[in-house]
Amino acid sequence: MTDHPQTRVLYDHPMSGNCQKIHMMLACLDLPYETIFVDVLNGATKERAFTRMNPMQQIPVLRDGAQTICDSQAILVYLAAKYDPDWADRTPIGMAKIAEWLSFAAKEVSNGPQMARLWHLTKEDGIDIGKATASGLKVLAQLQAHLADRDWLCLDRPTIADIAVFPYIATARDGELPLDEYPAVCAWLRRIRDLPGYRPLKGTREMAEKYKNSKEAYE
Ligand SMILES: N[C@@H](CCC(=O)N[C@@H](CS)C(=O)NCC(=O)O)C(=O)O
Repeated sequence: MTDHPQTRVLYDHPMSGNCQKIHMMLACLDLPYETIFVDVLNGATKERAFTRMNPMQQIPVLRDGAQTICDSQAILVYLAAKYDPDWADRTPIGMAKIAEWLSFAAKEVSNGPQMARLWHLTKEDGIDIGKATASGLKVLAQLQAHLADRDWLCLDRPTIADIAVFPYIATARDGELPLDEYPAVCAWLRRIRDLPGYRPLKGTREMAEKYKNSKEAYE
């Protein structure tokens, strides 16, 4: 894999919500970047060159000049700290509140809405759709209760916490979760869509089939 010492490169798949977090953050920060397509549905993250870059064998990975950062939550932390700390926070309690939601994105949102979407779009082996659906419903109920009396997940302004949780909640219907039954969650999604960095995430069963059955990159 080549080095890009002066450039910013996102290793990406157009259907990935974890990559969408980084597209949104880079757009909110108005930072230019390139993308490299990673054929994750056909095992490209398991290849030796990719594994050397990210031993976790997952996208997204961001190369920013000489730095390589893996994991969507870690990339959000890095981008905010480096380019606009208002997207995170400098106070101990503010940092802790953001970390709570980054952990929620990495575990609860991933095990629930992300896995339900992946199963319904790709029927990937190894996903227990019953468990993913139950976890997804619990996540939506928790968010509905939390957002009933606030606009943002924490700190009274949009932060990397909102960006980290957003993509797999916004696409909950792909996982056949009843998003419309959670009005406070839908209102929060609309507020995020109004941010300057918003971009919709692609994802249909047909598209998943296409990416699985061909080596094509972006259409
Ligand atoms: N905790 C990681 C999870 C990333 C993740 O699940 N990436 C998926 C694509 S959205 C992936 O690369 N899957 C390939 C694999 O796990 O083998 C993050 O937040 O970046």
